[in-house]
Amino acid sequence: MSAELDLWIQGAPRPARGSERFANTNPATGELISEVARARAEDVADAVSAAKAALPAWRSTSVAERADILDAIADGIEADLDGFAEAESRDTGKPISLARSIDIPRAIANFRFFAGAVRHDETGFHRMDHAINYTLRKPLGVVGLITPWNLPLYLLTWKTAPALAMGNTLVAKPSELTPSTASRMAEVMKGAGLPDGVFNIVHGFGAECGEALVSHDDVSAISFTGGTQTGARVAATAAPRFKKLSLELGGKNSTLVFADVDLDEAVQGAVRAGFTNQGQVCLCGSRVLIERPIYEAFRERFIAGVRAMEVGDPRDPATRIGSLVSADHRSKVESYIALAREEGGHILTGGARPALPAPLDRGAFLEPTVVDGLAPDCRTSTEEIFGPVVTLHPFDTEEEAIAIANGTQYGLAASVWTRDLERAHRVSAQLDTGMVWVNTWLMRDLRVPFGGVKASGVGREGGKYSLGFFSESVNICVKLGGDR
Ligand code: TXE
Repeated sequence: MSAELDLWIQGAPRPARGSERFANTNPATGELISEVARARAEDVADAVSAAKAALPAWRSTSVAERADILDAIADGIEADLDGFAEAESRDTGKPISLARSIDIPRAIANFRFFAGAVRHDETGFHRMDHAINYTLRKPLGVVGLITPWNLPLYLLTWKTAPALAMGNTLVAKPSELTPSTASRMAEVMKGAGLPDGVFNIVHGFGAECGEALVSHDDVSAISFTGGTQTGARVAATAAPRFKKLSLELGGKNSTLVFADVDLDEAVQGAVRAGFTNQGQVCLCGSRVLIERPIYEAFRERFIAGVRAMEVGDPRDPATRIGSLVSADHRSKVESYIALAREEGGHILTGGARPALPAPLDRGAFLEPTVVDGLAPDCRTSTEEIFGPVVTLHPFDTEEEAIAIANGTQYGLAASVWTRDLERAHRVSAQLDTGMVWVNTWLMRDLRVPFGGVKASGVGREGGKYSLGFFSESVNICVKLGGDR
């Protein structure tokens, strides 16, 4: 049941100028989902022109008008929640239950949240003796959004909503592996009254489509979420053109478990942190550091928790672990399992492809895998695997746990499990990450700063941070009289 999926430019679907297409397949079955228009630089230029032409009218709309449209988009996605969830699960291989309970509800929440945030936004005011200053926030202009395949609509809407709220016009480049829900959303946006040209989509590959967007002179800013190496390339292209840049990149996040925890709660939290979305979330806790007195008890329960997760058909509501995003990505993850063996690791569970009935036997499935016995500074323990592979490491002191957690090039997130309040604060403050959870994982308030340090990125998203990124702050200083 394959279809054609087009670019979305000037409020309408359209093939690429060169008429080329690429296949979008379901990674759980290998089945063709759609033939997708393959944009190159000339198509990107068309999309940027459409966004540029739409800018003067869109930036002059009132905040109330824009917020109402964001709410209407949220309503439109909600009315088709099942359709969106099915499309997301089919493109990514993730369990439908996850798409229904997390991905699509968050996409809806992103629009509602930023509609509210911009309605209630305040700008700066600085009083001097004989003057006042106020901060005017202007849209940046045409903004490029480049997003990955792990949480396709969730992350695209996380950027789209605040960017539209601040009056920018957009060209989005979703991942070539997961194009469907972006296009479905474009139709909803049209129905919600978003003027043509304000939101455009170019489908295609990084080197020929993403790069053309980053280097286009009429694109003022790029908001990118993806791999660290790609982020470095995007930064190198954007920097000499003085584009504003937000980079949300990879992570190798630690879950620190101290001996005073409620063991069952900590195990449950660590399993969820390690394997949600097949371990393909930049925030996943892929290395678990456990205080030695509870190491063995924790390990035993952790393995039992991992084995209890149902691996299989993403369409089955009972499935906890679906397919990885592609066969290529599975090969990358498997190469790390081989590396773990070479580096002296013991595979405690998993490590192989599960035996599943047709057509799932052609899918990119991999058993959830737990490894221990590795040095905390070896490659498997410090590089981002981005799959269902978690390493376990014992530690003896708080200082050692912090040193291991900080011993990677990444600095995105961590979670700390302890009932000692003072230790929770002390350890959290010493972790070199942008975010720390205590006795929980991935609990999100959309107002808080979201982002990483070191190789995990540059900048923060969320609430006022997103509104700040997607606008230019201009100070207006007004003299009030007097002689200065
Ligand atoms: O993502 P890419 P890939 C990590 C994860 C994964 C690795 C590589 O470790 O194994 O990155 O994944 C577009 N100019 N994360 O290669 O390439 C691309 O088309 C402009 C973590 O699949 O980074 C897609 O739309 N754009 C991450 C987007 O960049 C370019 C989520 C992200 O894809 C481009 C995904 C270029 N030169 C992977 N090259 C997270 N932080 O959550 C590619 N793109």
